[in-house]
Amino acid sequence: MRTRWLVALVMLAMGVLGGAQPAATEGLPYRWLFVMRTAANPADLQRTIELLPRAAAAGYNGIVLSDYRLWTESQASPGHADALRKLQTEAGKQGLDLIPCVMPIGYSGRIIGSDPNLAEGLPVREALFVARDGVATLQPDPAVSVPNGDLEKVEGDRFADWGQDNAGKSIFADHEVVHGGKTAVRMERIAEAEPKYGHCRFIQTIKVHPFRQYRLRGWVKTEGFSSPSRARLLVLAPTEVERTLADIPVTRETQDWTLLDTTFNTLGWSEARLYFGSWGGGEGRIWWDDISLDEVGLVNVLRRDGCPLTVSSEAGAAYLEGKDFEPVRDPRLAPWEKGYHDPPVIKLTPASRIKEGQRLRVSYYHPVVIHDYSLMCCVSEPKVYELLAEQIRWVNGVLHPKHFFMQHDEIRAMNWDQACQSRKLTPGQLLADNAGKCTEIIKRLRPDAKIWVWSDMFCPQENAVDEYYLVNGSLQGSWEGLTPEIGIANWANHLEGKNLKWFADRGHEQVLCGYYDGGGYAIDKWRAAGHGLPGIVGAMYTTWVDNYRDMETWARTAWGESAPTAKKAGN
Ligand SMILES: [Ca+2]
Repeated sequence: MRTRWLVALVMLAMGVLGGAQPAATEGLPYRWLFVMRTAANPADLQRTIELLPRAAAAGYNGIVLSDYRLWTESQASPGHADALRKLQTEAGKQGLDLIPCVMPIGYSGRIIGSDPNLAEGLPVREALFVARDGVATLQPDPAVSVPNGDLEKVEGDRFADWGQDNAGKSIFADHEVVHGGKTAVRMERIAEAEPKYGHCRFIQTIKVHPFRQYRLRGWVKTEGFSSPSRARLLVLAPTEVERTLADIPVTRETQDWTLLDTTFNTLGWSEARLYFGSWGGGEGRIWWDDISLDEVGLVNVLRRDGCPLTVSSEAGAAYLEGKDFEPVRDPRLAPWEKGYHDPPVIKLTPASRIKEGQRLRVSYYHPVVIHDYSLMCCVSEPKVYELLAEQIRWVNGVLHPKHFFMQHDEIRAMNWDQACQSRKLTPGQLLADNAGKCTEIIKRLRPDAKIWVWSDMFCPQENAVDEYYLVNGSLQGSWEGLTPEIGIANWANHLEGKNLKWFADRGHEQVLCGYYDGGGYAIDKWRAAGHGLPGIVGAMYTTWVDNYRDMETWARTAWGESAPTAKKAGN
């Protein structure tokens, strides 16, 4: 078996801190601080207000607020509007603009929280259901098993049917600590066995049926395991570019046997790569046992016009919802939850034409969470735009900001459901259309406001590419949806300035979003790389982990000591 280990699942930014170049001194009109906190939480609000004088003293003049609860008026918590106004007033006293993040496209949890059926739907095609005793339930087609999933077949420390790293060095058969049977696998001394990457993994390629929903399970136990989030149970598509179909991280350094349990869609693939183990594991021990894969049906079934459910005979005769079977709903529909839950069954009506024992073919759509939080909405559903318009109305009513910051970012599932497919567009065209609609919503209300958007989904050197996660088709051309007056929040630190020209040539202004929590390409080098290009108008200290320790040092490097400190508002 040809085994292609995943080079690095969890890529850590390992770059060095900034070099000793002289600080850039030319002025930057936009000197921003990124804050990912909700004003609806009084403690977070207070901590943010306390950050403002520091920000002003260091020369910042804007706070970009990514407040995950900043959504529509009908969903707002009591006091949220007042808290936002208070933050804006306090920021204003320090000469700082408050710039709200809006349009959650990519991490679309707010949209889907308002209506779970607006999640992008992945297709299940012709799953086999069999009618018995008035209900039709899924029958695996064909049944899938994981050879030696219970890890009982082992010689020494080498397990049958699996490809594995470092047998006898970091991987051991454990006959004392087991979840089931007489053997489990124990991983320890991982860094010792593999100092470079800390890899310690099992892999097996499994035959699956394309476009079906599967449940992936495995049991894990940890004891002082120092990097649990780098240990995962996952399924990848058999592709060169990484396409994660399912992915469940371990969460605790020490825990007794715990079930990892999720569902996924095989999409167009008839085989899948099943992995478990650690990517970058450190100290401590971790055990695994009882890895399994089962076909399931109707978990989180989506119900909207753009995600039709069909039930037919094996010969193709269609049965009707409401006539042959009761309306199908998943009462536990929760697209944001990765865990498995028992799905609904198809209940036959008393007058149903479906006979006892009959085999049926059932097609439907369900959502997917990629990695831990990435949950995409369907860009082709009109209701998405009604909700986004509601968000802009509310945010504008509360803050009347000078800038709106659109959150299009890491869009990892697109163009699968009928709402998208029927438009016969590429993902790039769908996204361009979406960006145009989002811009239009803001402009309609606020033609005077400046609109910004994250760079990654609109740049061919970043994520606007042919193969990106579970996006169905090419994202190239997405950039056509951005008119030149849209500003770009360029966060391609890893490209070391190589994509600055791309956006400059298209007429966009850019803010360089640097820092990223202690590593990465230095902001002074980044600015130097953009020297001579038009429209490099700002820099933003961007932390994803709420770390403001380096904001002063970074500011001095980004805009130099001579940047004017924000003045207190005189009136
Ligand atoms: Ca076992």
